[in-house]
Amino acid sequence: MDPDRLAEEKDRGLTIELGFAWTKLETGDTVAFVDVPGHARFIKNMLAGVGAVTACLFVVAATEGWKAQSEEHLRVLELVGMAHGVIALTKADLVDQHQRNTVRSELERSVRGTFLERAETVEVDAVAGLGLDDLSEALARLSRLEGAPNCGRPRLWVDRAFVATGSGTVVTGTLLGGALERGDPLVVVPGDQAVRIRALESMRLSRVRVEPGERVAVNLAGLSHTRIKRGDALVVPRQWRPTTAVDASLQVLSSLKHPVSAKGSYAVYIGSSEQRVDLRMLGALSVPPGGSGLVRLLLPVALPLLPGDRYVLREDGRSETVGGGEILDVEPVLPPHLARPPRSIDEVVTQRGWITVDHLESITGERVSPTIGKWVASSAAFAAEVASVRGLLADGGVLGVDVATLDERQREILKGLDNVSVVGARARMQDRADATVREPVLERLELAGFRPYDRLKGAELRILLSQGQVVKCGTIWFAASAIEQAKQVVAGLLEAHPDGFTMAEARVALETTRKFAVPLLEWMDTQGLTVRRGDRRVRGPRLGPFSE
Ligand SMILES: Nc1nc2c(ncn2[C@@H]2O[C@H](COP(=O)(O)OP(=O)(O)O)[C@@H](O)[C@H]2O)c(=O)[nH]1
Ligand SMILES: [Mg+2]
Repeated sequence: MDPDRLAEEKDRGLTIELGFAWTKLETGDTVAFVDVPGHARFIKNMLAGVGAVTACLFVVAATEGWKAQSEEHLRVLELVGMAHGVIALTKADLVDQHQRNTVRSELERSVRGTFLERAETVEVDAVAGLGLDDLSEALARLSRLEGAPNCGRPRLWVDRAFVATGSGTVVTGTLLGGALERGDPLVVVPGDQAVRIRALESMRLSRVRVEPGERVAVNLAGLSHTRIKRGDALVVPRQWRPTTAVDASLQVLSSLKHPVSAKGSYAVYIGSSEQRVDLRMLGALSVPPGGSGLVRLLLPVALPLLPGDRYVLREDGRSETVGGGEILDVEPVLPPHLARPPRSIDEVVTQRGWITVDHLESITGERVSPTIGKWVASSAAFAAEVASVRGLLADGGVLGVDVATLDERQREILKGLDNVSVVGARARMQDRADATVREPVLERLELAGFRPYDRLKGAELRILLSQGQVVKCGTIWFAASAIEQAKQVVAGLLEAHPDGFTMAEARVALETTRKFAVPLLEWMDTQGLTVRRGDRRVRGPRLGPFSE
């Protein structure tokens, strides 16, 4: 298949626009290609084509060898997270053995330390078809390396939009993240234009359903072709939170001749999209060539992005690729000078205190189980809310609190509280006598002493934590009474060993195992009860005075 469609491409014998082609390999596997231009002037088209692909066929002409453009393409492929490739050394028929060897060793040097280091190099004569069988086999091996994951979040970055006679608007792209089916409702982002899939094709075959990793053509109902273009994305309604501000890592190319700072006229490439972007540096004010840092990208339109998406950054003034990186936070909550992009779901939750499960999923792509009701809460935020509900109940006294005055979150917490009775529309604390009824969980923990059950979870424990009845050391929960005992044991140990005691000595004295002794003592260090000196622990400032 010749993917060059434009008359100008045919005339000049040169690819300008993205081209789309596919072939059935000897093995029966089908591979689709996004053909990108090699010429430096068309790098923007190249960038629009590589965003959704994880494997490449990297072409170098034996007559020309490794060129500046080969170098730039390789850098871009690294930045977008390309993982696998095959190298085709074309025009092998036009040079002698000596030249082929020279180019091969030049290639080897140039790809060292990159994902292409592991790539097979196949010599071909594309005109006579020599070497194409070997290339076909290499591509078959490549295509089996890694499938595109399905995480139930389809996103189609549009790389072409046109009108097909008789069917109306058609867009094409490389599908990622999830499957699409005929009839599915979708939205066009930027914006929120609702559309429906009238028909689907992949490699010219009509399909009812297409899977991630496939090249797809989508015929859209309810949309004029003028309302969708390259760089737009098709996604499932309400599954994404399109964003204009993201925090990201920035890797600056080592070939750059100057540091990267907020000053400059930048364009960012994500998926098939090209956007002007304002840069804010997080932390260091500039990043030197070869260095890395953190940036906030401010976009002129909201895009459907997720942590893990890759981007490439170019500077328009000098027309150069400066670097790129990974999106880390699609909804930064802190101003640039304070921002620290979260590296885990826990950090996303901690930065917000409370967030609904749905909201959390739309900004992280991951669905977690709720702390309470439909919310996920950090332990601090949860404890604070529990304390506030308890405060309201205490203030209400015998009259209690009108449940209708509590918000949804507080009502959920109320359900989890012990010693509360809800009569009619009012909730109040039960009598003192009832209040001494022990929580079964607490009772179990207290009995377990220094060998507490692990894998305890849930609202009950968090409530006990907010009441100071349990303590969390690392990942292990201890009853507060066990901690008190532990302090006494440790104080005793320090009397016997004034120069400090070892973990082994502590373990024996506490009659427990390393699994529990280690987090317990590390917690004591953080509380200033003990101080670590090498492999020993000595008395900390908060352990209290020596006993007489
Ligand atoms: N002799 C020979 N010519 C080739 C080979 N590969 C490409 N060409 C010629 O080189 C020109 C450019 O090739 P093309 O694939 O269109 O280049 P690109 O799309 O710009 O990378 C065309 O005229 C091809 O016929 C090869 O392996 N041997
Ligand atoms: Mg071409």
